[in-house]
Amino acid sequence: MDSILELLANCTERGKVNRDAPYPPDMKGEDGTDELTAKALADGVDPNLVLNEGLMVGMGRIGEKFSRNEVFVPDLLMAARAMSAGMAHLQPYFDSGAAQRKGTFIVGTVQGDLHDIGKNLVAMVVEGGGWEVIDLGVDATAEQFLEAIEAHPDSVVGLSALLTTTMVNMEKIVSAIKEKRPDTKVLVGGAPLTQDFSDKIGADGYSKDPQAALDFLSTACA
Ligand code: B1M
Repeated sequence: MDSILELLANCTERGKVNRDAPYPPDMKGEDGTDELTAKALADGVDPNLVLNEGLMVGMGRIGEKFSRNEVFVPDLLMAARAMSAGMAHLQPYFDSGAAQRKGTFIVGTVQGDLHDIGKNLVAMVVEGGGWEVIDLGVDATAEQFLEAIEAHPDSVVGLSALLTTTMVNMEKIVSAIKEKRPDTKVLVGGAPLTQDFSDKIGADGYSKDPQAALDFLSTACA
């Protein structure tokens, strides 16, 4: 029989939220991350194991499949919902310090830009990878990023831009962060971006998709 951690990983990957959820159709009537996380914790499984060897394993698998174009945005969204259902049970353990996050990721779509679908996916996968995510939303200014860094000094920052016209704002925000907080690592992403552009504006990294963003965070903060 599969261990409860493997069941949790599978439910997260497949986007199975709870027993009543009709999706995915082949898992109808089965427990989802909601029931399984509650059960694992009630059985005394360490909350860090529930996170690192259950929920995060499933998010990692779906993130890698998304990178390889084997699954698509809806699959990632369903996995993130399943992950969130499990995370709700873990929240008290984070609050008490019994479960640890890997770090803090401040993310936002840059000033002038209202596209947030890709940014939200990045936020979900990074959160699913065990990071606390502070989401500044869209149209985020350099001042907002600097305030958030002030409040979370060891954080990594992620900037998203979808418009060629807002890439210039991304450059300004990176400059402002590097001027005031030179030790803060900045990751950039979004459809019109390239590694060359990231290098040119002095960012620390460029990621083409959510899984690559998570990989960057793992190496940047190792
Ligand atoms: Co807009 N739009 N849009 N739009 N829109 C594009 C981007 C565009 C390419 C369409 C086109 O002309 N073919 C074009 C940009 C052209 C350019 O700049 N070269 C465009 C335009 C022009 C505009 C307006 C100016 C239109 C107008 O009003 N005349 C306007 C601008 C508004 C503004 O932002 N100020 C506008 C408005 C909108 C809507 C509001 C209607 C809506 C946004 C809704 C929302 O986001 N809540 C919208 C949409 C939906 C699109 C398209 C159709 C889809 C974008 C999207 O969500 N893709 C887009 C055309 C297209 O792509 N086919 C388009 C799916 C998403 C999962 O992908 O965001 O690339 P993406 O994210 C990826 C990666 O890029 C990466 O990971 C994600 C998952 O793989 N990634 C990161 C993203 N951020 C990352 C950060 C990271 C790492 C990876 O680290 C920090």
